[in-house]
Amino acid sequence: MNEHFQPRLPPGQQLAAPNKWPLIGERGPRPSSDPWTLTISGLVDLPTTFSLDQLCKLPQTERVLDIHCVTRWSQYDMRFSGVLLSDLLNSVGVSTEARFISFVSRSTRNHSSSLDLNDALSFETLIALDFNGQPLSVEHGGPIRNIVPGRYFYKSVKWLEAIELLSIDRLGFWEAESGYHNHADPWQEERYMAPAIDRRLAAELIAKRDFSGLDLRSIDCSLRELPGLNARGSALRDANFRDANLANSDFSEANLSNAHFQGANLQGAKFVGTDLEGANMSGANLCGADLTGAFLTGTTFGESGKLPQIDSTTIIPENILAPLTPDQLQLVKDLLAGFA
Ligand SMILES: Nc1nc2c(c(=O)[nH]1)N[C@H]1C(S)=C(S)[C@@H](COP(=O)(O)O)O[C@H]1N2
Ligand SMILES: [Mo]
Repeated sequence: MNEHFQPRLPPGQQLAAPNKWPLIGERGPRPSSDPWTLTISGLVDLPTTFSLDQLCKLPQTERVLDIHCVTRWSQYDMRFSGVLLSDLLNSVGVSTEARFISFVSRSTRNHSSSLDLNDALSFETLIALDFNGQPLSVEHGGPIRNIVPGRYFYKSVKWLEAIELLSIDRLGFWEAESGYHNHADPWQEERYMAPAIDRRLAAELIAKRDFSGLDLRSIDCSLRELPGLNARGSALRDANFRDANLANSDFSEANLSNAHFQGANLQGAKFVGTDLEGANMSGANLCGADLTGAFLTGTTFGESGKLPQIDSTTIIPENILAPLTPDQLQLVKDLLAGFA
């Protein structure tokens, strides 16, 4: 295939504003007064702990690469430098039984993520210390984070303090808690693993119209009649509500990350305090809907010429719009201006 025709933006992604690097997930490491170190253990010949200073003195490699978050924003030309994972692994000696590699964060929730060892090496994973020539900021994972090119960004763990070589894979935090796909290839759109619930249970819950507080990731409600659905506090990542009737439904405080609302009837629906990161509302009817306090990183309101319907009773406060990509921000502002 002619390389020239390979698009730069993976499917379903939007380009963030120039120089913008959104903050996603945990905002800081587990509080500790211990100095920063990186320990490599598990199936290695010589388990080793590197001090931050030792890492800084090893040969540094610079990589300029594109990052792709599962919540549908991408950013180009991110300039990181640090130590190549392969250099560190060579120095400790990897056992032949090692097949997986787990990256563990200094995190209150024991955050980690793992990769197939061959993938981690072939991507030239970087143990990054610097961004744009400056030490990585704390909220972006400083002083030590891994950067895994060629996978969704959740594989790049902030506040890295341990690397373990394993013979059997160990699912990471997002992969276990949120059903994020363990392979995470943005070019294949590997965002989520198979749904957590079976069809019969889904049908029962749909009949009852009560999803409140339940984890129903990836549930398929497309074309369903669900007016007045109670989905307060539900976990509905990747749920499919395409063309469904959800008039006057209550999604307050729900996790709707990457949910699909294209063409849905959302008249009078409540989205107060919801996570709408990566969600898609293009062509939906938002008359009377309330989005107060919603999180909109990577949210799509309109695509392929399909705009949502809004009216003077739609509540989309100005103060939630900043995380949108420039195109989506403009689109929403134009829509709102029609009713100013
Ligand atoms: N320790 C830790 N690492 C993490 C996360 C997290 O919540 N905790 N979130 C992941 C996700 S989903 C993304 S998109 C990136 C976000 O990194 P950023 O906040 O620097 O953009 O970090 C990844 N690494
Ligand atoms: Mo992410």
